[in-house]
Amino acid sequence: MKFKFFIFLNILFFIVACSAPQDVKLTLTSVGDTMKYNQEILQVKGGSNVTLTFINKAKMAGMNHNVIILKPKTNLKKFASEALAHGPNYVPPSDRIIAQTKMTNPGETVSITFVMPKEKGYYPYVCTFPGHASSMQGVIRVN
Ligand SMILES: [Cu+2]
Repeated sequence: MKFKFFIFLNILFFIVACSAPQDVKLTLTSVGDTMKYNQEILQVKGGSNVTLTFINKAKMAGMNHNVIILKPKTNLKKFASEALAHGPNYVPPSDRIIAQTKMTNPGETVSITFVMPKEKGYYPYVCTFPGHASSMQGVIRVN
């Protein structure tokens, strides 16, 4: 009898563990003094609590970077061009933004926490510092 109860508790714990939102830690860096992220594809389970740490590894003055995570199918070219008018952070007001870091200076590290939407898809992320968006981008695959 006790053993059955033990099994029951285990199954219950398993169900709770599977349905609870996952905590995910992601780290993204820039690459040297280039306008690139070190990873262009990240993978996250929908609904996860994501802590994203971004490390700006540049040494060159003026190599400022941010990470803006956007809804699937956002037109990055258009978004980046709208950003140009919103310095010094270069983040335009938009309902397409899911999460964003501040604009970092060379050598700076920032962390943000957000909930990834449950909808499956490819969520682009981009740096909106002027001139960076075309090469400094990637996608978070939500499955
Ligand atoms: Cu950048």
